[in-house]
Amino acid sequence: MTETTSVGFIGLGLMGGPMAANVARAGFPLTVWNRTPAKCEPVRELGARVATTAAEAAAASDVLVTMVSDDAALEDLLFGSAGVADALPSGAVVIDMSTTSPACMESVATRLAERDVRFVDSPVFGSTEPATTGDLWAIVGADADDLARVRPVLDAMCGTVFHMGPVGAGSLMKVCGNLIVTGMIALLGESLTLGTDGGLDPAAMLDVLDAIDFTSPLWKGKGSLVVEGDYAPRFPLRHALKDVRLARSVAASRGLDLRVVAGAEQQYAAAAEAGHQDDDVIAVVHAVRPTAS
Ligand code: NA7
Repeated sequence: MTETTSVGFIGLGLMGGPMAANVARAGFPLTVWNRTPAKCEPVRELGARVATTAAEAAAASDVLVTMVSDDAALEDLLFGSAGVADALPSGAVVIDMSTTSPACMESVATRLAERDVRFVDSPVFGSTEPATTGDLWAIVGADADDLARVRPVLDAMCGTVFHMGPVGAGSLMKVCGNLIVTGMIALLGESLTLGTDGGLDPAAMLDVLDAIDFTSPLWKGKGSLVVEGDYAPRFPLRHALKDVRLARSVAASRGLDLRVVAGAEQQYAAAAEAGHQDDDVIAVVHAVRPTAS
């Protein structure tokens, strides 16, 4: 698979837009489609063809990348009235880079295989900044041969590729990572609110968090946004709420109870209910003081 491989890209949201731009910049012939057409304009300017239907983008693809919201959006896109799965050429490969459930990944792979289409499960870690610079971390579940086929396309968007196992393993690792990240961000919101309520300077708090052995780039990365009052979405809070619910339901299907994440879910749900669903995930801080919004 080379730069002459035709790539389709569906789902040009906050993440998919810059990711598709990097595929175009890498020189792949690219056809894109997005439900809200205006989001296709920046990649059109980079030379991508904008399809008028999702099926048209699929029909033009050796490799089709999907980057949509969740299981329901992916299943609707592939197997609903848009007709994407039926439009894909025999022998094509679909890479789903959305955050979806392992069960959805396995079922999509089976249904695509019936149409002689291969499937690579590849959610990503990293938000809009590494999406823009092409430095995302791809977490792949796929046959090794399928991964090798699509690797040049992944490399156009990602700085690192981890191969976790067969289809579903990428999604499971993403769920496991996300429950830590979303839990950390919810805890950061609680910690900053408690500290500042007691008179601490939040910037000084972040210096401490950055120096002790629980160091993570998340503390300053997200904490400084609270200090600056900047809640513009890099990773929208509604996706964090989806992720904690996904982690709990995947765990529940195995008879496991993620009680710490259940607490984080309550905070994200309260922040979303207060109107912060489209703000950055760190807007969870607003939920700690129940009367605030
Ligand atoms: P966004 O910015 O909310 O983008 C979501 C994209 O998914 C956007 O292009 C949507 O189209 C598209 N979408 C959602 N539902 C559908 C359906 N039913 N059919 C077709 N297209 C759809 O999310 P991000 O880019 O931040 O994140 C994407 C994924 O990565 C998500 O799983 C995160 O958890 C991680 P729209 O523009 O709204 O018309």
